[in-house]
Amino acid sequence: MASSSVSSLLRLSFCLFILQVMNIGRCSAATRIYQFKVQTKRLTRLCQTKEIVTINGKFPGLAITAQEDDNIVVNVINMTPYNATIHWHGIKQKLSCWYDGPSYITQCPIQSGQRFTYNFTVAQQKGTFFWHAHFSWLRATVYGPLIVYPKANVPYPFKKPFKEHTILLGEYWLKNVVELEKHVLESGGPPPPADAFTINGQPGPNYNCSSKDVYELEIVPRKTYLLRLINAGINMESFFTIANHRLTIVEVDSEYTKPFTTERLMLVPGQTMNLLLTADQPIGRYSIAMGPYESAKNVKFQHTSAIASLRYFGAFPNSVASPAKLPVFNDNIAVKTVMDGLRSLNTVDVPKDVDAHLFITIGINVNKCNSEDPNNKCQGPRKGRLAASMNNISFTNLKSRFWKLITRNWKGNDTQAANGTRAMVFEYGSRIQIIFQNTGTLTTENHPIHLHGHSFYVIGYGTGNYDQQTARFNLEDPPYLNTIGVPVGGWAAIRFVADNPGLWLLHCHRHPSNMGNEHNVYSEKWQDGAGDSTSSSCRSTKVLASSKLANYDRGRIVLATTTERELEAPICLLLFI
Ligand SMILES: *[C@@H]1O[C@H](CO)[C@@H](O)[C@H](O)[C@H]1NC(C)=O
Ligand SMILES: *[C@@H]1O[C@H](CO)[C@@H](O)[C@H](O)[C@H]1NC(C)=O
Ligand SMILES: *[C@@H]1O[C@H](CO)[C@@H](O)[C@H](O)[C@H]1NC(C)=O
Ligand SMILES: *[C@@H]1O[C@H](CO)[C@@H](O)[C@H](O)[C@H]1NC(C)=O
Ligand SMILES: *[C@@H]1O[C@H](CO)[C@@H](O)[C@H](O)[C@H]1NC(C)=O
Ligand SMILES: *[C@@H]1O[C@H](CO)[C@@H](O)[C@H](O)[C@H]1NC(C)=O
Ligand SMILES: [Cu+2]
Repeated sequence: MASSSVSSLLRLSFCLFILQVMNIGRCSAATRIYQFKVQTKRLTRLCQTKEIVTINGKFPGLAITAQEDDNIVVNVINMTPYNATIHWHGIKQKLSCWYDGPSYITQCPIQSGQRFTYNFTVAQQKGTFFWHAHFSWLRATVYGPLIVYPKANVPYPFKKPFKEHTILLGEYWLKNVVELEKHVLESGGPPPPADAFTINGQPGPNYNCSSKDVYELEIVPRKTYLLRLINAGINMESFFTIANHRLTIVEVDSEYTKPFTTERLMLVPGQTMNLLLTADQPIGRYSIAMGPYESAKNVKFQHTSAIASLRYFGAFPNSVASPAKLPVFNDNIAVKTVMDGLRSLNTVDVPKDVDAHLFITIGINVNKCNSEDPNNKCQGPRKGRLAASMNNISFTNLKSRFWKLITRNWKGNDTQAANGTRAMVFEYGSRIQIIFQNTGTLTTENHPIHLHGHSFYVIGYGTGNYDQQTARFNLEDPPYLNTIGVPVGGWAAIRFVADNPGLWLLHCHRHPSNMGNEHNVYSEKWQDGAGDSTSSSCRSTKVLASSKLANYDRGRIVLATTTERELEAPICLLLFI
């Protein structure tokens, strides 16, 4: 023991020596090892105690911290009765897609009692990320920050903040979320609103029994803080504001942006933002507020805002907090104002030419429901079943078909969804443009679309239908994101290079939305299409990763067997669900 710590001390000082002499960032990347025990914990919120699923009994979860280029190893053991996986949101997983986390897509769920080791490198990435469960609705409580610092001696492109704090926005349900998801899928109806919004796990005084369940952030007058803001919510896009203070956005989705100062902002689920906050107000207490942004019409949602407290050192403990003023829930202009302000810090290398132009419609509609049990199974509008889709392909579900297509100008009520799971294969290095077009007969709505394994430039967006003639693109300094809230009733254009071989999910970062009961779909598909003798419901990660990642088309799978090494060959595959 003693000798090994002496030798590591020696190595450390040698390292520092080299560092000083050569003025290089650091000696070598470190490995950060974490133990994640998926376990239940009894938690009391809103006057009710229930068991929630957590990592290591913490809610919200512990922060993983690392430095750019470090290796992260997370040993997971699942002590709950539920299936679980963890997704490392925003981490590109260069050549390690099998550690990306979506259950039944890149890995089988980690079943009760099982272990799984994630092992990936945060290659050339830094900033605010987060981790969350990627099975059923477990991510309602299974989430935490993942923070990657720049290499030593690499400064932020802004004045070094005095300190930093992480703020996780969440949604909390009193019911068991796995049961809840099951019920929603069966019913064909919309998901029930959360019972509370939370800021770092606390709902705050607007909710019953919650006057003590308030997150408090203490700050020193005149100092500037870095706030790492993460929307870990399940379904709601959320406004955020702090009374009397201005917030300067300096990073979005772990990429630096030109500083943009605003009083309120909106984060879609899956988005992260770094903000600078200066304690430039009179010593006192100020409210921090999170509330709903709901762009769809006739949707039930939680209206009560979560409140946390910003307290200056020296403020009286019982001083009354200045109230924070959130935009009204459907303030599309407030959303657009922030979106317009997001620019990459520098001029960026947006692909000027495009190899693949994709047009993807996204929306929600109502399917006919032929169930003999309409009271329980046809709870969508007009006694139908809610359905979401991308390009008329709705992610299938064994028990229920529930998400479906809507097309741009379609006005009928009863077009049926096609079932399927669609994938597109791209050559390595392909420059891809995707136009996401929001459609809707039921309603139009802002949709948070998240791409795994890549970031993309958001080169344009607007309301109404995308029109090539009038659309204006920013090819100079567009923001580089991994999650884009496609404007309500509008479109967004993204460009990126397919430079990360693997199987990647493109989906709405809401549940259940397109992320239905993946389990059934996958087990069915693998058996269907593969035509192989193993009828096990889920293949192991490595097998999936090494099977040339299957070629899906409308429910059929063609398995092209290859070796894992060949995966590194120039193939980049995106899975649309
Ligand atoms: C993680 O992966 C690296 C590279 O593949 C390997 O060298 C290392 O042994 C792995 N670590 C663990 C704990 O599996
Ligand atoms: C608080 O409880 C009352 C009575 O049960 C209920 O009507 C009200 O909606 C609750 N308020 C919130 C914010 O949950
Ligand atoms: C979807 O289906 C509708 C009607 O069935 C059709 O008019 C439309 O072109 C399709 N859209 C796409 C993107 O395939
Ligand atoms: C989609 O799949 C579900 C479940 O297998 C099935 O009930 C439904 O009829 C299918 N719909 C279409 C249009 O094929
Ligand atoms: C759609 O359904 C609603 C309610 O049943 C009905 O009022 C409306 O006329 C229908 N629209 C079309 C285009 O069929
Ligand atoms: C958990 O995953 C296994 C393997 O895919 C599957 O057989 C089982 O049905 C799943 N359990 C639940 C509750 O989803
Ligand atoms: Cu995510």
